[in-house]
Amino acid sequence: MIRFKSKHLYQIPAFTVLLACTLFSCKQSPPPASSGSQPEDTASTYVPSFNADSAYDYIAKQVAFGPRVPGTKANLACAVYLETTLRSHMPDVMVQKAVVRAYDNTLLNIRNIIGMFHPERSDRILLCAHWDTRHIADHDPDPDMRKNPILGANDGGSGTGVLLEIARQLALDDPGIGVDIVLFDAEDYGQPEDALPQKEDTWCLGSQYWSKNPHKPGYKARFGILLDMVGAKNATFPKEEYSVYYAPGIVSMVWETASRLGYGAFFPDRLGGAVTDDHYYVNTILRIPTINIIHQDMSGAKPFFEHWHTVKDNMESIDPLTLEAVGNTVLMVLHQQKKKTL
Ligand code: AHN
Ligand code: ZN
Repeated sequence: MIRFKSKHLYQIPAFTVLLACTLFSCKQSPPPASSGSQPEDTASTYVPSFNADSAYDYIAKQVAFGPRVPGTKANLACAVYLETTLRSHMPDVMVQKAVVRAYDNTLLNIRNIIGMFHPERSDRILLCAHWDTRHIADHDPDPDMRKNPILGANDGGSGTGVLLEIARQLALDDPGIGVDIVLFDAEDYGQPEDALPQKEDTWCLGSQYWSKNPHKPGYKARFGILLDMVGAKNATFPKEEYSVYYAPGIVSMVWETASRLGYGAFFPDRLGGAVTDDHYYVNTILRIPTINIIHQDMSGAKPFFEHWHTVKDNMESIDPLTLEAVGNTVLMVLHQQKKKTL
């Protein structure tokens, strides 16, 4: 049994809204029983209740398999765990298997794991993250550590953990729109940045494969949201440049939603760098406008979080407050999408 500590539960906003509603209904007479016109605006009364401790637990479970490098036993075992967990929240789950060639000519057996929430709905939103972890800690400060694979609590675990908790929430509270959760393998098996000659398109092998061979022929979604490195303490998600280029309206909507929920410090209104990540291929190959919520640090020596591609990307990198900011923002965005029936 999974038991959740109450420490990080979403108490204050829920309480505030409850209080506001109570005060409001004390002073106002109730609306007429059947006005007959406007249906209830579910988006304005919905309060997201993403459970950050549950998401944290989903990350810890992945990390417990060890590094989830494509082609390893840990990767295979974790794939089974992810498929089983997704299936416990939604009946329609597919595993897309493929063999792809890495920059060093290794042939990798990869698995993209896809959960479909209400597959019969034609109006859909795509949510995605990579679940594999990097085979080498090539940015570790200690040269002796750089040949080791990484645990990827934040880089691989966090986006996946947030999406598993979102899957659990969708089963509890239907946003009234179709949602696909796609977990990409082999995002992080890319060629080291200092290797020569540099080859093209060596990162994001799972998303490149899926974008060329979507799980359903002619697959379409209204838009997509990629989560990458969404678990570090005091993370900042500036507006990633490819996201702004390919899906400016989605970026505005998501960042405004975050700010309305009180998460403006995580989602600053400024431009970040362009990151070659899974969303780049979904945008350019499948042409689904897709944004990337990714932790960038423009001030430090690293472009991303402190322990990026080091052996220290472990559970100590994860702060439930960041998971909660991202999870509640994405849930709120989903619940805002249902078209109003007049
Ligand atoms: C590159 O550095 C080429 N891409 C960063 C995308 C990434 C790596 N996300 C997680 N790990
Ligand atoms: Zn990485």
